[in-house]
Amino acid sequence: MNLNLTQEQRLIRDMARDFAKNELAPRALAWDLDASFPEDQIRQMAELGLMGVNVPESLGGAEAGPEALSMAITEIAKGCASCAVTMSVTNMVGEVIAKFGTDEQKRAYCPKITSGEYLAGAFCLSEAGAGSDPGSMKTTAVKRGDRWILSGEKMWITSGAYAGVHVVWARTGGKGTKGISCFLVEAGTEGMSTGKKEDKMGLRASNTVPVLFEDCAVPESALLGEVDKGFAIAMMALDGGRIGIASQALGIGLAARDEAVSYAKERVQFKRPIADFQGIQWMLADNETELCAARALTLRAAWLKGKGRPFSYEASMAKTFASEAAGRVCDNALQIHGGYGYVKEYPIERHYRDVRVTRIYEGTNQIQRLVIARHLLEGL
Ligand code: COS
Repeated sequence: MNLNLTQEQRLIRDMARDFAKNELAPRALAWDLDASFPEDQIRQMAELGLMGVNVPESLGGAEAGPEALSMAITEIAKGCASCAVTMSVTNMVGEVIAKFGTDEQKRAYCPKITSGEYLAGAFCLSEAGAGSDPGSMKTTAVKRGDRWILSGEKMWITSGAYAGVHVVWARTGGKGTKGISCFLVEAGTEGMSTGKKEDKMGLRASNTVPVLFEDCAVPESALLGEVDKGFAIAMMALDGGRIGIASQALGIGLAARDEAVSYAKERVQFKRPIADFQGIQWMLADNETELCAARALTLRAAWLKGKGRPFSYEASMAKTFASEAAGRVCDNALQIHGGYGYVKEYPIERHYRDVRVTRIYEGTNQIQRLVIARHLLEGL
């Protein structure tokens, strides 16, 4: 893996870093407190090219590759982890359409996602009873004349109430992972609606809702890929999405690291800054080491993806390690803050809550370990 950044990668990273520092970080607490979705800033992120970093230029994207996308998500997460997940999922949706869509589908949706005409894209796979096991989904799509009729309920959908297009998986036949197809459903389609916004512990400025389909008719042209072959599309998209979540976790961890370093230098006890004490230094050193390792695994998975090489288990390792390392970093950082870490006045309180879900969504870390173990045992 080449760790020398290209000029383009550096420009994208620095631009995302500046935007996060100036536009997101100062507002992140207010959005967290009232659980509001930062529409203006999300639109600005699209204007900066952050909603299609790895989407071809011909479709309005930046075509800058998975490493640039990973670094940009990390930088955005340092300012606002909620904006980072909105960005990660929207990029994933843009990429999945660019990869599997017909020319017509690509032209219809990708430029709207990358330009910000659509505030976001949504990935509708999970259901109340089908999270780790999406092959047990109950949502159906039945062919009636030249339309598909979708019925069912998706859950935990990031940006569900704001997305312009939803990638929706539904059963069209078969059992388990066989007989699942994928559809592109535009916001406002009759029969599709969103439910009550989840009141979450963290990432409160990202929108998470159920998405309901009641006899929702879509044209044949809404099918993404082939009938009954949609499960693999979901898995491939999630492989990339997991690099996004690893990148997000890394960004939250880095923000916590920075908070811990500056607090340790300022906070005086026993007549000296607490950074002078070895007990604190060891925590800071552990934070740094874990984050460097997380960054290496994450960029390696992104690099493999960019080279067109298999990266599924590397993405799972990156997501598992980065989310758990960032969790430990946030925990250490909060401990260094003492009582002040426990109140909202200090950003570490938010980072500690925001980081928790990175071990859960886009596949729990138990599922990631299953993917890694299968790779080892089956020699894939
Ligand atoms: N890339 C391409 N294809 C893949 C794949 C991948 N990474 N992973 C699996 N597939 C394919 C398999 O090759 C198989 O294809 P065939 O039917 O042609 O043989 C098919 O998908 C089914 O795979 P498998 O038998 O491994 O499916 P399982 O039901 O055992 O599930 C896991 C595999 C557990 C890995 C999967 O269900 C998973 O990732 N669960 C977590 C879901 C998740 O991340 N949800 C997050 C929320 S998204 S809103």
